[in-house]
Formats: sequence, structure tokens, C-alpha cells
Amino acid sequence: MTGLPTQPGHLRPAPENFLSAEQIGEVKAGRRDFLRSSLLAATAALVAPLTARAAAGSGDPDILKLPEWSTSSGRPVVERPYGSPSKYESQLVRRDLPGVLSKVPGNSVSFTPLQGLFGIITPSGLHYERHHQGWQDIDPARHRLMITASNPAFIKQAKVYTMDDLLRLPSVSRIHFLECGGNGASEWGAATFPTVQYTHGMLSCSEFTGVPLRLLLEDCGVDYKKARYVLAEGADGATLTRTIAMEMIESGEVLVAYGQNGEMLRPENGYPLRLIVPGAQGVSWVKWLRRIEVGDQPFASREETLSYVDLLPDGMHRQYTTINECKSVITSPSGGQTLLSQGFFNVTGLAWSGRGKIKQVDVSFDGGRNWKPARLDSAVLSKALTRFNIDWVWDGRPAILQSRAIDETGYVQPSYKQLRAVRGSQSTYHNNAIQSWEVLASGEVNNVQVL
Ligand SMILES: Nc1nc2c(c(=O)[nH]1)N[C@H]1C(S)=C(S)[C@@H](COP(=O)(O)O)O[C@H]1N2
Ligand SMILES: [Mo]
Repeated sequence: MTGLPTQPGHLRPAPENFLSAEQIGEVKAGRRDFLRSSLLAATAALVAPLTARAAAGSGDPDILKLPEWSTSSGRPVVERPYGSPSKYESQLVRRDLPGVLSKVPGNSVSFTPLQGLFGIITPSGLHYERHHQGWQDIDPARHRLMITASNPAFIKQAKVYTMDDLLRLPSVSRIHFLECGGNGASEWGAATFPTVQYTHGMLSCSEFTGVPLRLLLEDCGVDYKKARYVLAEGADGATLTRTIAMEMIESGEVLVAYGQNGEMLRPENGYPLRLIVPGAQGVSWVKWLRRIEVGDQPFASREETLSYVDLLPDGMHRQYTTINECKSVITSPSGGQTLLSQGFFNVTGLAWSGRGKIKQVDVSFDGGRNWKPARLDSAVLSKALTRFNIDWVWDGRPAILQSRAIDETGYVQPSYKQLRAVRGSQSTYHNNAIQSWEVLASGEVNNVQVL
């Protein structure tokens, strides 16, 4: 089954490069007619190899004849001292959207290819990236973390830690998701981007290793009665800063992390040190962490006044939306893919909540009229991605696939109608509405909105 990386033979993956910078401009301007035609042109170029296999039947040469890899010796170990994916998987990469963000130098984003991933862990090389001013490859020997205070009464002693200091302290490892508050921003007004990589791909999940921030604050003699907030600051040119409430730190969940999926963080994800704030939106997870300032009130920094606020219908805005509310999405079949034949499909997706564990995921095949519980038969962890699966037999008729997650607090993921009733339609951030994928009789899968 060559040419169909990471997809079962009955699904054709979304075409690789389907959006040019001009097309993205048109999507932003709310025009999407062209999308369908450009997508169709791109998919037509791919040939379905299914018929060939069916014709071969039991005389399939791929099983009868020994291929070259069975009749020659393999390659030596030293060829790849650090492993990388098979060359047949080259389509499964992070993709950016040139032109979608403001043209501040280094202001950039790449999206995780959720449509081709399994389980709950995002491979480090496919973790999405969001940089306010590009990424840096910092020399760990010269990196420092300073803990200081707005008022000398809040801590006994300010301290500076080297990476060596931090690496010898008691460490913990935890699996958590990371989602940008802007994930799904394009979808507030109408269905726009064609694939799940772009509609939901500012989302990843890793095992992070580091030192609880609580331990460092206590090492500096923090006075929890007076010190109720900290400001976390990055060492990049953006000097990104966010306020973190002390309750989250006191719980022991907030980590000063150096490890990701068993190795040191990747430079794009904050090497050598980043903040882990389980359940909180991405911007709070300050990368290249260099300074923690202890204070007694929120700091109202740029990233919590100009950006990451939610404009409400009455003209007021919500500030300090910290937690990512419960959300889910079907990752396959999903937009841009094509169902190549009727019959059985394993419908799969991800659910997550910044408030704890996922309790249930329901799936609808008829645009929300009927719902069936999906199987949660992989690890269900607090504030981590949760994988769901459900059996589906496609009868060849049009269908609309949706998933709806419920978390352990009983919160139910809203429809677009419910979300807009509270938030209006002028929001940019924090879109956790139910996603709909329309399956046409042709097998083509499109991004649509069902109200
Ligand atoms: N120092 C610094 N930290 C940062 C950012 C940044 O630009 N600079 N981007 C933030 C945003 S908006 C998000 S969504 C996450 C993205 O983390 P990732 O690039 O590892 O996916 O990092 C956050 N931390
Ligand atoms: Mo973000």
C-alpha cells in the first residue's frame, strides 16, 4: 500500500499542499467557494491503489514474491545515531500557515498533523509550535532561572539557578496536553480551514519532566499568605510574560520542566527550560523560562490585556481566561480525507479538559440527532489528551460526524449555537465548540458548521 502513509487503505489522506498564501487571505476574508475546487483538483491527482489489490486477489505478488528487503542484508546501526521516521511517512509533518498571523518578525505558528497520529502522545518532532518572536537554541551552560519578588516581604531570598542546579533537584514526570488559546480561532465565524491539522492542530500532548515550581519558591522562603501570584518570563526576544495564580503552584502541578518525552525539551518547545501549567492555555507555558517574579496581584502584562482576552456581546471583555474548557474532535475520518469504499471504519479522535479527566465522549453520525458513547480504552489521565474510538459502518450515504466530550466536573462540550449564545461571534480565542465533518456520497469529507 504505497502512497498512503499512516492511513488505512480505505481512506485517502488530505492532499499535501492545498493552501497558498493568497488562498489563506481569501479564507480570512470569509470566502471559501474556491476551497472545494482547489481541493478536488489536488485530490484527483492521487490515484487509489485499492483496485489493484482487489484484482490480484489471492495471487497478490506482494505476498507471493520475496521483496528485496527479505533477500539482502540491512543497513548498519551507525547510519542513524538519532532515529527518524520512515521515508514513506514524509507527509506527516508540522505545517505552517503563511500570512495568517500579523507580520511581526518571528510571529509564527505550526500545526500538529492530528489526522495521522495514534494514542495520546505527540512525537516531539510533531509538537505544534507557537512563537511570538521565533525560537532560540539556547546554550544550557549559560541559561539561568532567577526567582525574585515585587516586594521584599514576599520571599526571604531571591535566587538564581543554573541548569545543573535544577537537574539535581527532586524531579517528577507527568503527561499533559498543551493547547494554544487561539486553537480554532479561524472557526468562530464560519467553517474555514479544510483539515483538522489547521482547525485543531495547535494541540499536543507529552510527558514532561521537571521540578515542581513550589519546591523552588519554598527554597526561596516564599510567604504564601502575601504572595498570591507569580509572573513567568521567557528569555526570547518577545520577553513573553504571563501571570500564574499561586493556588495552581501550591497544588504542586506547575513544573519548571527540562524534559519532554524522555529527552531534553526541543529548542522549539523551550529548551532548556519551560513552565508546565497543566490545564492552562498554551501562552501560560512560558518557554525558555528565565525569571519568576512573586507578587500579590495579577500583573496585567501585554499578553493578558491586548491578547488572549474574549470580547463579549455586550462590549465588555473577559480577561485571564486561564483554563482550557472541555473539548474534543474526530481526527479520522476528518476534513480533506476521502472515504474510498463503503463498509467498516474505525472512527477515532481526541478529547481533553483543563479541569481534569474526560468522563465520556459521545459520537453522532447524523449531525447531532443521535449520539452513541465512544470507547475510551486507552489511558484516561487528568489534563491529558484522551483517545476515543467508535465502530462505524458507512452505507455510502451522506453523513455528518461529530464528537461531544464530557469531563469529570460534568461540563458538556457546547455546540456552536450554545457557545455563541454566551460569547457572541466577535471572539478570537477559546473556541471549544463541537466540530462537524460532513461526509458526501462521493466519500469526500468537508469541514462544516452545524448550529
Ligand atoms: N517565551 C515564550 N514562551 C511562549 C511563547 C513565546 O512566544 N515565547 N508562546 C506561547 C504560546 S502562545 C503557546 S501556545 C505555547 C506554545 O508552545 P509550543 O511552541 O511548545 O507548542 O508557548 C507559549 N510560551
Ligand atoms: Mo498560544
